[in-house]
Amino acid sequence: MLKSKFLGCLIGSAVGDALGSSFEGSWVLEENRIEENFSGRWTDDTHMMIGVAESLIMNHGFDGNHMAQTFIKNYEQEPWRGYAYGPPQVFRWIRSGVDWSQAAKRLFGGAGSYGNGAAMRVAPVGVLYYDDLEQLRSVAYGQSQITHAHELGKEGAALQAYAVALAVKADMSSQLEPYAFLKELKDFTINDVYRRKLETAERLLGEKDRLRVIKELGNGIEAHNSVPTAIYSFLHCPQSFEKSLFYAVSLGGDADTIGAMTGAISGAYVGIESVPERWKARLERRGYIEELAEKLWLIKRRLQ
Ligand code: R7I
Ligand code: MG
Ligand code: MG
Repeated sequence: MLKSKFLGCLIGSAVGDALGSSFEGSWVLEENRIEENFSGRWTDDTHMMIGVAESLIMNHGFDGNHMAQTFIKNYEQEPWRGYAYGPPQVFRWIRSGVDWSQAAKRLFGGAGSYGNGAAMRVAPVGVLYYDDLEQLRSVAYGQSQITHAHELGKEGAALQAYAVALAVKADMSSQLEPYAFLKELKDFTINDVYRRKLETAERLLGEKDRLRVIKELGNGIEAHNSVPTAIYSFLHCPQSFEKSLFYAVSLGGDADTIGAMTGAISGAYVGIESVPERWKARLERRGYIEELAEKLWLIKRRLQ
């Protein structure tokens, strides 16, 4: 079952990215339109998630310099994946000699980025450290530090990793309790912005009006306006990968990223068998992503 959850998480994340990729930047949309353009092709979210997994596997854990170099190598091979401004800029600085742990601090006038780029790729950290909170937080922050030095960017990644961890730990056969899930996340976060957003998510559970959800939780490129939204989308229908994903993408905005993060949490909960075959079958580099998930699972088994 654990193996199925590792596979479900990484494949779920890539499927969510691919499903949302045609709608990045769009207005709220009808759920029945979402599948029309599904090509299975994914964007930077999955490309960087693959980098995180590759580096964790190679080092049996986190090595900041190695992960930075892996991101750079992957980016240089396929720079057309839809990367935002921040990461490629950081990659150029690291290439020109700046230390991997210092480069991201230069972005946005020295504030560092609070974009959702560190959270969108964090799924492998969530599965590998699902039963070790201290390590999970420290590796989630460490992998963020490469490109996202702003506290909100880092905390968004830690929160997303923890949501994945909770989903791995939760037993699918006993109904997941959304209030209890949100309470665990609230207790985990050390940041007030996220705590307030999670309280808002709790208040909005069962809300029918999508515009209200977008207005209060956000659907933007900022980590604090998308990580809580992905968690909320998972909780929209925890027992169904398909329904959670349709909901996530229907909110529009940063649809590929909210799709990827929802897919990672949902896939970690329901397992690979419950990710619809018609989506898996068309997913770009499915076999390779499955191989990475299986290697993470093998490392986990050896560590235990
Ligand atoms: O976070 P990042 O990798 O972007 C991820 C997004 C996802 O939607 C992907 O699918 C892809 O499309 O890109 O890239 P960053 O450039 O670090 O952050 C994203 C954007 O957030 C920035 O380009 C800024 O517009 C905004 N932003 C900030 N603006 C002002 N001040 C992030 N941090 C700041 C800031 O500190
Ligand atoms: Mg993208
Ligand atoms: Mg995006």
